[in-house]
Amino acid sequence: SETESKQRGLLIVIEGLDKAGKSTQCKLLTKSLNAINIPSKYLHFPMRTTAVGKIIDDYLNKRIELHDSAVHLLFSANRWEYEAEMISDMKSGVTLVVDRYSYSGVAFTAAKPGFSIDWCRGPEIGLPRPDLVIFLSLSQDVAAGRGDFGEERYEVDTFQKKVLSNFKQLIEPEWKILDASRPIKAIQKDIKEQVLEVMNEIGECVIERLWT
Ligand code: Z5A
Ligand code: MG
Repeated sequence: SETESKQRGLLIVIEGLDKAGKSTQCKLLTKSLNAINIPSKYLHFPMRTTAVGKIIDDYLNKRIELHDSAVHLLFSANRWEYEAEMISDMKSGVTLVVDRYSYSGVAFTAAKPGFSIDWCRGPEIGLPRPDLVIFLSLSQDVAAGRGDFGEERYEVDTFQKKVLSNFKQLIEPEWKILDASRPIKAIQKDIKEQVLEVMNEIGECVIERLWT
């Protein structure tokens, strides 16, 4: 039937530390996929415009204080509130280009004292599993050259180092690690190549779930 033969959209996630160029690359990718008639949508977590996202934004900008466990669950809830839409988009053939996902969720909270990677994974279990994860790798020196940290919580050198070591524990063999110190166009070329490759492999495969 028509639905069976239609290729589903992919879930593409771009991860990396602060200033690695995630937003820049996600937006370029979304644009260039749409330009070649691959319907695509840009998603950015945290999605600060929802009710949950507004609390996260208040927290990141230090307007409110929250229990670390509560914050973790809110970041996760912020993804769950998009789950149904993500699934229906993918089923209707829309490829999602996602700027940060559960991996950021785990890596950041687990950088706080008393939080294990295992506990942090819990609320993420069952979310749609990405078809491709691209990790933009950037040394702290080069990142520093892209401007000072902002005023947000977590934008602190020592904290980012812990986050990086957590990301390293989350990396799976099929992740693509790209050197993000290169020019924007060169990185984009690599990303697009990876995406088109995965697109050929996935076909009509079912959407898998995270960490099950
Ligand atoms: N967080 C969490 O704790 N739990 C969660 O579940 C999630 C997130 C999802 C906000 O995230 C915070 O939330 C974040 C993690 C935590 N805390 N920290 N740190 P966010 O995604 O909203 O953070 P952001 O501030 O928007 O993104 P970013 O990481 O700072 O930046 P980026 O998106 O990777 O980089 P960019 O904006 O594309 O580029 C940065 C600058 O570099 C910009 O001026 C570009 O023009 C320039 N740039 C980009 N690429 C290049 C290259 N190749 N060469 C030279 N210059 C470049
Ligand atoms: Mg960004």
